[in-house]
Amino acid sequence: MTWTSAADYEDIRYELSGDGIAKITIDRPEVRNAFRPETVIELSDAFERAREDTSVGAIILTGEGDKAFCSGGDQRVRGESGYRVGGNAVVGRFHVTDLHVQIRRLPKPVVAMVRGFAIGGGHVLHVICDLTIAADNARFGQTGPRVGSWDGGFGASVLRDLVGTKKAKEIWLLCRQYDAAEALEMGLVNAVVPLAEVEETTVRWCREMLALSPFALRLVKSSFNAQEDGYAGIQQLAHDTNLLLYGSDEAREGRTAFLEKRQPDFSRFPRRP
Ligand code: S0N
Repeated sequence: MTWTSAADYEDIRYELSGDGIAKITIDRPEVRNAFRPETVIELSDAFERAREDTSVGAIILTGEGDKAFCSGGDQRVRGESGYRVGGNAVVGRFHVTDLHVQIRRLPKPVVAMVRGFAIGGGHVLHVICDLTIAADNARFGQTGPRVGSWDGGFGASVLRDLVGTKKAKEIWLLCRQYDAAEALEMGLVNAVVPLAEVEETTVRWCREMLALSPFALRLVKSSFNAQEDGYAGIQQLAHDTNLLLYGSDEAREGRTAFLEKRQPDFSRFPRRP
């Protein structure tokens, strides 16, 4: 598989397949692809780039190398009130909060390609992605209570949707690690393949989606998120359907009548049963 670099970043890579796939790679293998604030800012920029690029229909999120997808927040720059940009900002925050929402609301499928560890905040990242393809060397787990943190946001609620309440609590309360076969068994990932085949498989899954209606995929994603995300999820789904309405003769009649300063005539449009 040949990828073409399409943007310059320090902590990540942004590459395109040329046939509709963007691949975003956390490129900090020396710390098992842990993210620092700058990494998250770059990830957010790359996801926005992929969203705006109308030639992109599916996005892969992965980590550099075979050892880790991502090991979560970089503990070396964790401060008293979140993570500090540059490692020395006085006031910290959780940059990853907005990234989680961004991935959930991005109207294109995001596929996590997991080699090695998906741990802590790195585990949450794959949980949030729409699909996960795991290499057979993948290992999954939360570490929060071991390092004095936790993610009660999507990292708990979406995880519970995937594996059920008891299992989600076990994952958080015991901080164990689970291998790829266990992850598949509990519904945490979609497929497990040999390490050497994980990219080929992930690309094949993306291409299967690229052959489908992009708008239908958009609605599938927003429909699944609607309940979980409450009013914000319903808003996304509602605005997506409004996009469709705008393209109809019926909606055009309303707009045109306003611009022509006349009463709209909707009489030719069916009142659908
Ligand atoms: C990933 C693990 C299991 C890999 O073990 P392995 O293969 O034995 O390698 P190590 O020798 O342990 O690691 C190699 C080098 O990488 C460094 N390193 C690894 N992980 C991190 C990290 N997260 N931060 C900084 N450095 C890391 C090691 O120190 C080592 O370096 P050298 O060679 O110099 O010694 C294993 O490494 C492991 O368990 N890592 C820690 C996992 C962890 O606890 N992560 C943090 C968990 N918390 C979060 O992620 C919170 C983030 C988050 O998403 C969040 C969500 C909601 C609200 C807030 C937040 C938030 O941002 O806090």
